[in-house]
Parts: sequence; C-alpha cells; structure tokens
Amino acid sequence: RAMTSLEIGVQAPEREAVCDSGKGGRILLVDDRPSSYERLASMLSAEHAVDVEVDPSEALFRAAESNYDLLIVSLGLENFDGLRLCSQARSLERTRHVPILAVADADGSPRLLRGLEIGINDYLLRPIDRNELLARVRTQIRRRRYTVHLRDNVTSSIEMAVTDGLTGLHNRRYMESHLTTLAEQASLRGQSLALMMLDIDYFKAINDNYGHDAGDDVLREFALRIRKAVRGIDLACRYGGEEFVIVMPETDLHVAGMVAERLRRAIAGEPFSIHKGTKLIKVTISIGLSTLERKGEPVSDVVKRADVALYRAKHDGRNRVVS
Ligand code: GH3
Ligand code: MG
Ligand code: MG
Ligand code: MG
Repeated sequence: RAMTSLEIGVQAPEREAVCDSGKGGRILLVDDRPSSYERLASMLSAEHAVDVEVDPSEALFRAAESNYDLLIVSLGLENFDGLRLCSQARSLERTRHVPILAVADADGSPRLLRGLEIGINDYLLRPIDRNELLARVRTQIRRRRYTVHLRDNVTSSIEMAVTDGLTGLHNRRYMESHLTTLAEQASLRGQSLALMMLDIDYFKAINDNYGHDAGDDVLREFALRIRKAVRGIDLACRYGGEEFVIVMPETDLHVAGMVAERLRRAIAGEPFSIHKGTKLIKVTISIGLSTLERKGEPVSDVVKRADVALYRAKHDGRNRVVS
C-alpha cells in the first residue's frame, strides 16, 4: 500500500541506536478525542509508558517539566490546534529537542506540510496501522536516546577537560586560559587583580605517615575550605599536586592579604579528619600573594611573583602569608 507517512531526517544506522530496542520509552500523547487516544494508547502501551493529555497548554507544561522521549500530537482535533502546540514545543528550550510524531486524518496533508516546516519529526495518517505506529515510535525513541547519550558524553568530556577530578576545582589549564581574560578585563577597567598561590606544608609527610588516601582526603577537605573562603567571582583551581591558585578580580593587595590570612587560619585552626573520621591531623599551608602591577602585564609574571612569595613563606618557616 501507499506510504502513509514520511520519515524526516537522516537515517544513519548508528551502532548504539541499533543496539537499543527503542522500547520502554516515555511518551506523552496529546489528543482530545477519547476514541482516538484510547486506541493509540492501547497500541503503544505494549511497549511504552504512555501519558495522555487532553489540554494543549497543560501538555506543553508537562513536556517541559518531565523528560519525555516522544510527543505524539493529534492534528485537527475538536478543541485545539495541534500544529500550534508543535510550534510552541519547538520554541521552548526544554522541549525543543523532544521528537514529535504527528497523527493526522487522511485528508490532513496541507497541515502536515506546515507541521514538517515547524519541525515535527515524523507523522502517521489515519487509519493507524499498529505495527507501523510501533516501528516509527521505536525509531524516534532510539534516535532521541542516542542524541541524549552523545550530548551527555560531550558535556562530561568538556567538564573533565577543565575540572580536577579529585577536588572538583578547576584545573590548571582552565585557570591559565581564564587568568589571561581576567587580567585583560582588569587592565581595561583599571581594576586591581590579586593572585594567591597556596601550598600545603610538609604534605609529603602526611602521605608518608598516614598513606596516600589520607593525603587525598586532606586535598579534598582543603578544596572545600577554599570554596567556602572565596567569592563567586574568584577563580579557585588545583594548580598541581598540593598546590592551589586563587585568582581574585577587583581585589587589591590589602584585601587579598586579609582573605589569605583568614584562609590560613581556617586551615591551621581546624584539624583535618582522615581514615574515615577516626583520626584528626593538623595541617598548615603557606601562601604567596601577588597583584597585577601594570596594565597589560603578562599573567605569567603575576604567577611568577606569587610563586617567589610562596617560596619565601616556606623559607621563613611555613604556615604564613607573604606578598
Ligand atoms: P613543603 O612544605 O615544602 O611544601 O613540603 P611538601 O612535602 O608539601 O612538598 P613537596 O612538594 O616535596 O611534596 C608534595 C607531595 O605531594 C609529593 C607528592 O607525592 C604529593 N602529591 C601530589 N599529588 C598528590 C595527590 O593527588 N594525592 C596525594 N595523596 N599526594 C599527592
Ligand atoms: Mg613543595
Ligand atoms: Mg607542600
Ligand atoms: Mg608543592
């Protein structure tokens, strides 16, 4: 028999997509004729979880609120315009990428063309063939899951590229690329910029005495205390092993010195818990401070000065702030 429906989009047989049965999807069926939605729902419910919604604005709300794999929208209904709903779904951030399968009466072709322009993904004409419905639904659900899977993976690789896995702070690469931007902004606006380099004192001894896992616990807890001590606009990162850097925009040396001193005391004054909370150990840090000294100064010079100051803090006896 004649094709009753068109498949829109590229049909690349992605390996992941082929492995996925396309069953077990969450479908929102938008339809206000009981005779129609009861029939559709009974066909679909063999393979999927189906919610029926008769009110189009409620449907849009539900689609935006929960993660449906597919919207099935009946066109040409008694009390609302299904095409308008499709168009609204395409314009909302939360529903833009949810696939839409339109169901139309046999004479509904002109409206379907509009639907395709709006961005529906596939359609079926009445009378609905059960197997065809299930096959088209599975295809949409498979593709949807594959896209979500790709998106999640891309997001997590981007996060991994700029985040330190142990502490959740930014990593050195991220800090270095943003430090340049922050310094340029400070230069342009004539604002100050401070940089703090922090290093845990005798950290090697913590590893040696209590084990590497205890060392990791200290690093995580240290990162938490750093987070508490800085503002939202400050950029805190794990620079390397047990060295951390905090970049503070709009901050002069005097204020940075107070923040550093507060942080030093927050570390030295409160012992760190290791071995699953069974042991407390005293930890101290040394801090080197520097600021952007002139407009357009290379950020590597600012980092260098903080490093030199840190070296002096170590040399002068540790557990102190030097600028
Ligand atoms: P100082 O007071 O001079 O800073 O002494 P220190 O022992 O802290 O200095 P050093 O830089 O020699 O030692 C740092 C140690 O940190 C060496 C390395 O094994 C350890 N380290 C680096 N990264 C990690 C990590 O991710 N986890 C743990 N547990 N240890 C680490
Ligand atoms: Mg060291
Ligand atoms: Mg150290
Ligand atoms: Mg070190």
